[in-house]
Order: sequence, then structure tokens, then C-alpha cells
Amino acid sequence: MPPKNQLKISHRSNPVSQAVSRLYPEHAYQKTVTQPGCPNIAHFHGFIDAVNQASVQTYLDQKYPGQISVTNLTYANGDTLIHYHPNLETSEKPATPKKNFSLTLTDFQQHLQSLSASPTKKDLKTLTGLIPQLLAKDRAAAGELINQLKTKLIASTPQSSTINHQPSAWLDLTAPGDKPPIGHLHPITQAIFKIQKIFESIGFTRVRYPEVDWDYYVFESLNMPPDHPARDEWETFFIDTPNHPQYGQMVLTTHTSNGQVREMERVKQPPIRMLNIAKCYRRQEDVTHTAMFHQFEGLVIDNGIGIVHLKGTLDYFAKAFYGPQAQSRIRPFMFRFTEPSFEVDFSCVYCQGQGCRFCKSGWHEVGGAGMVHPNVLKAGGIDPHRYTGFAFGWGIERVYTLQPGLELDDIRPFYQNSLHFLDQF
Ligand code: FA5
Repeated sequence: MPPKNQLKISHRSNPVSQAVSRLYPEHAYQKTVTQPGCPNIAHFHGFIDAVNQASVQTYLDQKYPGQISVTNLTYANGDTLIHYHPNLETSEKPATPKKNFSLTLTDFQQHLQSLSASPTKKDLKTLTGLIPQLLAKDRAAAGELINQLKTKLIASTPQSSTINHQPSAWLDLTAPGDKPPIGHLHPITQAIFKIQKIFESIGFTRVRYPEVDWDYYVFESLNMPPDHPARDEWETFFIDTPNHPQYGQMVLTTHTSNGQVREMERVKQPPIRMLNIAKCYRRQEDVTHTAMFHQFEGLVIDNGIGIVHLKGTLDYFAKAFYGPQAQSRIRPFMFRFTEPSFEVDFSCVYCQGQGCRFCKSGWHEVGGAGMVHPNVLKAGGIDPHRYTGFAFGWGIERVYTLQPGLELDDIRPFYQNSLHFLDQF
């Protein structure tokens, strides 16, 4: 038996040679013969019996199910010829049908003329499908005819039906437009408008006074002479400019009370019902304090104004801003520009003054108030023997954050410019 490395696999795809080589390696494969009209033959050295033929068939059935049949064995010169044939209907690819150039250009033109006066897209498709049946030399002319037809079709189609309805090119002039992202007023601006409306409804007039002002209006005219220790309460930013001979240093306003004497000077003769809303500045920063914040200041001066009017105004505002169940409370305090002076509290919107996790005591302090000090009236040119008045000044951030549903325990995010925070208002 020739050694295995002498085997000539001349037809590697011959499945029978693969089968015999695997099953009976001692039978060296020689060649595969294919004769017209005859089954294929695999030619091996040595004797292969009928039993071996059956196992070759079993092997082939497993590997190529139903595709190859071993037909018989014959013997020549001590070798075995294995006859087999592939089952063409399953193992061979169907032959590519021969091209049928059965259409002449004249046939094509006749077909074209038979179409109706207004051809459709379907007609175009049918004509394009006929091109493979034309001889190569006629195809360009046929293509040209199809293009002419296409141009005619586009020209005759009404404009509206030429709209491409693919989602990317979708257009409906009657559909509502995409909404551009629209911003909204800053929550503190919203609060300012709400506060202004409430006070305007009871006769107050909103005014504006400088947010960078002279020491005189911020402190001195308010009964706080230079070097008075009460000024320390207002941790003040000073502007580095020459002092005014009469009004002293320039400061960032620490409170809206700077509007009190300015309003008296403007109006001269009571009655006065002022609402001064402005930015204020103090050298402070923690969860309830920012270096820039807002206050609103009320000032009422007239004949016979007393604490009862102050209390009524506080109550009116509390109910208008927080709801009918809200109440106000005044506690004795000390301001140099009011006498007597009070701290003002509003009842907690969650527990209505009972005390809860949010308020602890049932009340929230919002600012100060009091009866206008006679020295301040004098500074404003108003006779304190004839007129009396009250004033109050509260932080807008403070008043705003006490609204039900907010439970904001830090006012600093109002001024950190994060839309994630501001978009919620
Ligand atoms: C005053 O500023 C007085 N001018 C109020 C006043 C007016 C009393 C008229 C009498 C008559 P006070 O310093 O307490 O008072 O401030 C009032 C409110 O402003 C505070 O209760 C708080 O709500 C707010 N406020 C003060 N400082 C800050 C700050 N740094 N950040 C945020 N809010 C502040």
C-alpha cells in the first residue's frame, strides 16, 4: 500500500474520496473520473466490499443528507471503483436561465405608445422592467424614451402630490410650529410682581430709590449717627469714592429703608403710602443670607396712623400672599428708626402656628416694622407732632420661600444661575 503522503487528491471536493479516506485510510485514493452520461467514479487501491460501500453511503447521508448516492462497486486490477452520482435537484445550483432578448426597439416603442395619455409611475416601472429583454444596442434609446416619459409625468403631477412625505422632509404649513424654548421670569421677579400687586390694591405706590446711596439716607437720616454701634447690624459694603460734604460716604444700600426719607422729601406733604422694592447688599452668606438680596419696604404717614393700621396691613398681606388661614404676629424689637419697633412673623403655612418640622415654633420671622421715629420724620421735613406713620421692611427671598409647597431651606440657589433649579418655578 503506498504511503499516505503519496495520495493525490486531485479533486478535493469529491465527497466519496473524503468518505473513503476517513473511513478506510488504508485504501489510498487515486482519482475521480467523470464521464459524460456516466455516474462519477472514485478510484481506490485495494478491495472495498459491499459492507464498506454501505458505510460510505451512511457517512455521505450524514454529511450531505440526500445529496449523493453511491450506486455500485466494480473492481479492476485489484482496485475498487466506487460509482456514485450527485442528486442534482438538491445539490446543484439551478442553472442561470439564458437571457431572452425577445424584444425589439420597435416593440418597446409600440408598448410605450399604447400607454394612456397620462402615464403613471406604474407604467414607468413596467417599461423599465422591459429593458433587459432588449438587445444591448437598443437599451440606451429605450432609456431615453423612459426619461422623456418621466419628465412628462413630473410636469403633469399637481404640486401638492410632489411633496415628499418622508418624515425628514415632512411639511404641513397648517400644522402648529415647534415651540422654541421659552424662558420665564426669575422666581424673585415673580414674587416682586405679586407683592407689588397686593400693596397696590390697598393704595400703595411702588417707587424706586438708589441701590447705591449716600450714608445719610441709609443710616444717618434714620437716626443712626456716624459711629453709632447700631450700624454694625448692617454689614455694609462701602464704595471707594470721595465723601459727599453733606451726605457722607457712598454705600451699597443695606436695606430699603434708605427710601423713607427720600420719599418724605419727594412727597413733602403726607399722606404717604410708599412701597420701595430694591436690591440690598450685605457682607453675609449662609443658607438664609446672600450678599445680594431683595427687600420691600412699606411706609405710611398720615394723620392718626397707629399700630393698629400696621397690624391690619401685615394681616392683609399675609392672607393675600399665603392664603386666608395665614396670620401675622409682631414682637417687640429695637430699630433706631422706629419707635416702638417690632419683629414681624407669619404663621407657618404647614402647621398654622402649631409648630412643625419646617418652622419649629409655628412662626417664621420675615423682617422688621415699627412706628416711624420722630427724628426720621423730622429728617424728612415732616412735623412729628402733626403726623405719625408706620414702616416695615422684609426680605423677598424669605417671604417667597415660606410659601406652601416650596419648603426651601436654602436661598442661595436663587442666585447660582442653575436652570435645573430655576426651571422649577
Ligand atoms: C431691616 O433691614 C430693616 N430695615 C427693616 C425695617 C424696616 C424695620 C422698616 C423697621 C422699619 P433686618 O436687618 O432685620 O431689618 O432685615 C429685614 C429682613 O431682610 C430680614 O428679616 C431678612 O428677611 C432679610 N434679610 C436681611 N439680610 C439678608 C440677607 N443677607 N440675605 C437675605 N435676606 C436678608
